[in-house]
Amino acid sequence: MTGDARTMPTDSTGRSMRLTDPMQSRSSSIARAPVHLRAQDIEDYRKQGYLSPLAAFSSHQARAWRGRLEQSERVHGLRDAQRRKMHLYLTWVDEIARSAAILDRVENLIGPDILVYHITLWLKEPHTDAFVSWHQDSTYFGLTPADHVTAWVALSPSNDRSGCVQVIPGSHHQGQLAHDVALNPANLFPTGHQVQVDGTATVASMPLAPGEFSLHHTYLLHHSMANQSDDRRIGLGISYIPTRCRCIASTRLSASLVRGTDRFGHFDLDPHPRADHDPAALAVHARAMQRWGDARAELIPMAHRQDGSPTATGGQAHYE
Ligand SMILES: O=C(O)CCC(=O)C(=O)O
Repeated sequence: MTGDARTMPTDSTGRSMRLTDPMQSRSSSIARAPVHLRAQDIEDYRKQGYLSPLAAFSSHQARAWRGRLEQSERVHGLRDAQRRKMHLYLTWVDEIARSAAILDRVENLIGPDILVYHITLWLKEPHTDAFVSWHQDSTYFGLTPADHVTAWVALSPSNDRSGCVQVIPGSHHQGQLAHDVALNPANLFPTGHQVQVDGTATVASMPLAPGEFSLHHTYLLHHSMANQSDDRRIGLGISYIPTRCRCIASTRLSASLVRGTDRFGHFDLDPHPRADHDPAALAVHARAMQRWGDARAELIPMAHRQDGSPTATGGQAHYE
């Protein structure tokens, strides 16, 4: 698999399919055909730890969502905590997270009962030095089993010039790796945790056009570099987990059931927002972020605990 290979939606027989427009699929009474991954895609994901690019939404749709984001930024600012778990107070982010075009593929990787655990808006302004250090998403998610997959959805062009996500193919097979800490105000990864990556490692870019998305495994090493383009680089990182996963923090977290049934009850289930910035939805968001902060305060020392260095090491998931 390379970043060049376009992975178009196909049905279970491998035929190419029309892109799914979630606005349409919500309102239409016509049954929607699922957009499954091909067996080869699933095999590639198992081997390489990522899939990219995957077609999901039209560029027109992505532009419309970007417009809504930028409208919210103009009116409300959207800094820090407001850039996380945005599906709890923005209906269009909730819609993306619940879209069949993404969930059909995620289901092929983690099964039919799916929660959104977290969402981050990854935004780099044009010609700025913002970057993301090499890391594994598993490091502070505290999930057992570590079956989490991230969908990164592009709302603007994400490519080598604008600082798209880059990965080390196959690195997820190493399990949880040691991270050290190097605080840098330009690092969008706020804890500054990083893995020292050997300069000879093979690195693959995941360029995406607006409306496309990538999938990466929670143990996959990834990072991104500065945005040297004239446009903003905007993406939503959506963390999906199967309902069987639980968080090892004592703080009880909430999560959003986006497909199937929750037979485990490891999380309180979040409601849908009724309208963007609706006061009830903002209260739900504030509560969820409070709990998220409390859980992370527990999880960060746990990640540091083992062998005295900042974070665990070894070939196994240390949260297991
Ligand atoms: O958007 C980026 O540059 C980094 C994204 C990332 O680290 C993630 O989605 O896990």
